[in-house]
Amino acid sequence: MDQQLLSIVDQFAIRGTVAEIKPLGEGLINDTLLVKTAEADAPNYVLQRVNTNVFPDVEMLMGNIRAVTRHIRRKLEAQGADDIDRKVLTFMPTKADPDRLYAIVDGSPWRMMIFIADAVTKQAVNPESSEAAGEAFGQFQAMLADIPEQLGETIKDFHNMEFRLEQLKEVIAADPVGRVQTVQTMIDELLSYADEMTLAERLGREGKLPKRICHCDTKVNNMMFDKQDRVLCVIDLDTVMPNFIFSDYGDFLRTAANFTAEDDPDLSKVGFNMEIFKAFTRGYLRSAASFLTPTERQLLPYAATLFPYMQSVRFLWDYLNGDKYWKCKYPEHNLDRARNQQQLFLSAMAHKPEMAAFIDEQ
Ligand code: GN1
Ligand code: MG
Repeated sequence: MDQQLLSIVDQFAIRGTVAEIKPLGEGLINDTLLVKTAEADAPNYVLQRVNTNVFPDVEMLMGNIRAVTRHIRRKLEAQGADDIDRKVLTFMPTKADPDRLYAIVDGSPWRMMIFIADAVTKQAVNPESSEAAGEAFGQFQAMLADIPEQLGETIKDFHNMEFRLEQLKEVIAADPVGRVQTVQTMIDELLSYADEMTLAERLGREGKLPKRICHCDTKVNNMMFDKQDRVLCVIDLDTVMPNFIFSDYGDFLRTAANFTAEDDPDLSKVGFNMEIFKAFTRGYLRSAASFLTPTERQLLPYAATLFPYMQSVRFLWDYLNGDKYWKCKYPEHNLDRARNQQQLFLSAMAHKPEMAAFIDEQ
């Protein structure tokens, strides 16, 4: 077994003895490994190196995660829930300091958490699992509505549409790789919606829209299901931070309600799936109704259009900047992604009245 990995594992106060360490999952941001233990009654663990290029402030990041997981665990205990280790992530303390949930080894931060047994992740959803996901993400926000700690922004201005547009405008002005001219029509089209799409930031400044604790990466694959297709828990907590609730609602629909993958170059396949929208919204409203303000509720269709728009702006920014943020499999990959998301945005815009009518009926 890799001695270096073993010595990293040895920093943590875990149960059992290590039998095997192997790579896990397809995450693009952090390095993730599975640590299997020899004993049947000891859990297996996930070992992860945090990518400090994306998450520079590990102390803040792990402080957020500690506060969130502790708060959810207490709620579950108060509800008398069973099987709690499969319903909320458990991060392991270090041996040196039981209050610390990460160890720095050779300059890199590492952390360990209990591996959730007998669970699956999904890359795509059907209406049934969308409804369950909507309820689970609404529940996640609801449980965190009264968290006493002040959480930090692990990625500054992550879902700030004004900021994302500024970034795009800066790269257009600098044009570092000479790609601007080739996509001028697309730029004009996207920028023509800039005012409409920065509504949330304006309402926030006017005090009409609160920030709440959100997950901020509510993709289908950031949720674990049990064998009966019930949601167990929400994972990948690095981006949990205060934001407008639109983040979780809109970003889930961006991936789940697209008829195809976010990088499908065949735009005829892209479109906003109202069946998934309805199922997800039904589930979400069931658990989020308790805390949503009328403004938040009324703007859910806007949120469904905002996230494909923001993602199109972000992919186009990276394309014009020479593909530095997202890994690309071929030279125009980011441009295909940006076009795909723009198409999804337009399709969602066309469905806005139907979305609003559906929300009114709930
Ligand atoms: C990134 O790493 P992943 O795939 O979970 C990005 C999201 C984007 C997504 C688009 C920290 O998420 O915001 O929506 O790519 N995460 C970060 O595929 O930038
Ligand atoms: Mg992920």
